[in-house]
Amino acid sequence: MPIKIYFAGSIRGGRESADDYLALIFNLQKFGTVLTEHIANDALLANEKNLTDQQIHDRDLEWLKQCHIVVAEVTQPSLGVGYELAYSMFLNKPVLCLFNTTKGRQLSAMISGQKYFNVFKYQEIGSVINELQHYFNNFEIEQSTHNIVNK
Ligand code: 6IA
Repeated sequence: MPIKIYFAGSIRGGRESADDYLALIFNLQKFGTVLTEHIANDALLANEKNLTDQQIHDRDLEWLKQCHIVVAEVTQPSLGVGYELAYSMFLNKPVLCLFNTTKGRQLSAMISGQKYFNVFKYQEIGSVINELQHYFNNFEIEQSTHNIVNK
């Protein structure tokens, strides 16, 4: 069974990092199934216009519950991503946060100050790829339970 990855990135918070989301999702797909591919894809996001906000919220929370690992790009501040991070901790999901230090932003202390969130700071996507390899090497799916476990 492939690892199910919930990728979180800003939507209504602003789309300035959308190119990074695309590169990250492309690379995350080497490690498992990304449940939230639409985050980087404006065409797929356009389909979401047929859904109410409540339908989007409920569907995304269902995916969050189903996923094994959460990866969030947190450079562009987003209320939705902050909410998803807190909810992930509540669900005991492993969380990796990625923060681009070249964009002139400061990460919220509520994220950088919470040890539960593994924050990786990067300057270019290439270094994130190595970090993803390193991070995902720590985990495997237990075949009997389908749960994610530390190796
Ligand atoms: O507050 P934000 O919109 O920036 O929150 C972004 C986060 O919330 C993402 O990580 C998503 O998982 C989730 N999210 C928020 N809005 C949506 C959405 N449609 N579709 C899927 N996930 C969402 C937004 C409306 C669309 C017509 C542009």
